[in-house]
Amino acid sequence: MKIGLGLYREQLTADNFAFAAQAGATHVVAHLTSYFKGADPKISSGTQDAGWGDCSEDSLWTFEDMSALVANVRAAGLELAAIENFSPRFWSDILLDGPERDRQIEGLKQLVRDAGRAGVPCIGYNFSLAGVYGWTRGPYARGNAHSVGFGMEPVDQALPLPDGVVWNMRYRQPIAGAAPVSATSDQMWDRLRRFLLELVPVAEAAGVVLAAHPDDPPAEQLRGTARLVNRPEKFDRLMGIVDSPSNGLELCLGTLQEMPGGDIYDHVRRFARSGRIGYIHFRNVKGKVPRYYETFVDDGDIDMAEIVRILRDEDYRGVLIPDHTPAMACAASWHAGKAFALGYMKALVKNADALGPSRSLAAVAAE
Ligand SMILES: [Mn+2]
Repeated sequence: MKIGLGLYREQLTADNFAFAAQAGATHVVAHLTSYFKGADPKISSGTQDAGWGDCSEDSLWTFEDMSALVANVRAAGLELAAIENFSPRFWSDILLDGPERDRQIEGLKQLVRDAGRAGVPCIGYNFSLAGVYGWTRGPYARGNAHSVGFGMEPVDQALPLPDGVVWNMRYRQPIAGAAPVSATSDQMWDRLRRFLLELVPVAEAAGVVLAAHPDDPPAEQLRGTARLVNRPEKFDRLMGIVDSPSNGLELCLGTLQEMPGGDIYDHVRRFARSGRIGYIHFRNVKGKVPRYYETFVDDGDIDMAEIVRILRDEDYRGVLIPDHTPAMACAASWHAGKAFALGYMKALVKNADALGPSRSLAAVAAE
């Protein structure tokens, strides 16, 4: 098990690479889409209704872009574990089944080939129209630390998704008179299936793992669009579409715990045993849909030590990153939150063998 830190585009600096290394991380997960022009709306003020920004000028990341990223991370003594999320501009019509779909698929194939050549081992993605939407921010976490919640305060979950917007970002100008976006669950699964059938073989040849993030929040529907992976079993459905090590999971423990149904420890063991985990979002939460909030890593409903025991038992060799954390009350609230999470993770992983036997192993062995 390895420890990494996720960094947004504006955070991919020598200072932040040094911060990651100092906190004990050996890996970086990089976002290349500029979602919010430098400010994380989950920890700063700003409203999600205004959208996260405009990506309509984004052009496909090139081999040179990704090679430079890999080299910069290596120069800091770290390794690039993954790039997280495509720019909505690259695949809006794959998500929407729009007129540019086939051209966009060819673009993503080129991006994946170039990523493999550049030494990017994994690309995380989230096959979602509404994206991360419907949350509020408040003093929900320990000590009134500001964190993100769902169902904590009223939010219009049916707010229409305007034409030209997916994933909270504008990818082109709206067409006058266009209806708001809508999509059923069957439509979304069909679009995902076609995406995987075309892209996974390319990823496999390129030595890249495509890692699917579940729907955060895992509601049934948001903004008039169905959610896809909003139950643990739907990860199995996704993996079943193409049986390949390149059809992998971006296993978000927080999102998994927010879902109704099942025991997270059994699910994590099954996914780890499948060998299909690209990397793990190691975060904690209290509650489930329709009401939950994000917590400090040691303070939620998930027993994180038990997760590490399970990953140890199943010989998981991949990367854990903190995902998001509550903001701490100091001048460097983002960094302090991440440093706390990284220290906790480092202690668990370093002492994995001393954590003793897993509580849930006996139940699995008896099957
Ligand atoms: Mn996540």
